[in-house]
Amino acid sequence: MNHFFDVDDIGSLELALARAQSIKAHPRKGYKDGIGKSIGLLFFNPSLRTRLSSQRAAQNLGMDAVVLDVGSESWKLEFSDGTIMNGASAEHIKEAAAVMGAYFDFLAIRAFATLEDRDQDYAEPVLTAFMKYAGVPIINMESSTGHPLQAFADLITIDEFKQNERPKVVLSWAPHPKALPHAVANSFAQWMNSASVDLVITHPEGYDLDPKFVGSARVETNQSLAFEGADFIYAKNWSSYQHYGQVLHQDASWIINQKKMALTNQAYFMHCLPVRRNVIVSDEVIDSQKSIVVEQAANRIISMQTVLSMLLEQKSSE
Ligand code: AN0
Ligand code: CP
Repeated sequence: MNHFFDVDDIGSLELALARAQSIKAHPRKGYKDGIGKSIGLLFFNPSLRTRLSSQRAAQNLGMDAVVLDVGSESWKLEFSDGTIMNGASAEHIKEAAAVMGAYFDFLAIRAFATLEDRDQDYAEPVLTAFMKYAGVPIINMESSTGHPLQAFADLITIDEFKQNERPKVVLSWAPHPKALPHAVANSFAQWMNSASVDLVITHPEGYDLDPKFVGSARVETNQSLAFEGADFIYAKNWSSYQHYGQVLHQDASWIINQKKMALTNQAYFMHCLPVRRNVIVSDEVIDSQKSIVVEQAANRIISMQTVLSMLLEQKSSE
């Protein structure tokens, strides 16, 4: 693995899951593997889970982790080539990435979609620039189009809670007042399509995801039909992909409530968090025994630690 950008970088999901399980059983077993190694965690956007779980994962492996809020604590970076830098940006990504690559063995980056220009967002300008100029492995902590550490944690969680070999997993759009990126939904679909599950995606008209990520999943615009017999309900809001970045409507009837959960096969409720209670999901569902959102978030340490352990292994064999 040169970089951890999306599902294609992890190799066999079965092997990755086995490694994750063994890390979960003995989280500090590899505490010497990362001694003398360092990681810079760079945030262009806010975070609670990713920020803390990534540091915990690095600490479990004996690594040094340093966090930088690029958005607020450092210079504003320029990404376009050949530009006359007489505007707001004080530093170009070419120098900034190379400098940070000189300070750390690995860099992990969070840079959300702008939701303004679809072609630009889907070209992944920030992660791509770091891969080009930093000279060290780059880990995706949510880019414009994907959140693979989340999807990997989701897969670990589904693997732990599933009651049958091939569970029915439903990714459901849910209302939200603000325009949110597609990254979590894209990665979830992409990872589930590569895993041993039946994936159904349900959303109102106008909220189709990029077909590249939908892949072979069944798309069902009737939410109740989609929920029938589901083993896992994964709620998430995303803005429109076709009418890029727009909130077409906030249809409150798409909230995940007990009445809808009753249509399922006693499904577990999942969400990547942060979640708006009584907008995306009702209190009764998220507070129920079937809600596994905290277990899911706890597995963010495991997904990051698994990825770091693979990268460390590769580095030590170079
Ligand atoms: C972000 C998103 O939807 O991509 C981060 C989720 C992990 N969520 C919000 O901005 C609320
Ligand atoms: N799920 C997730 O990535 O949460 P944060 O945005 O808090 O990191």
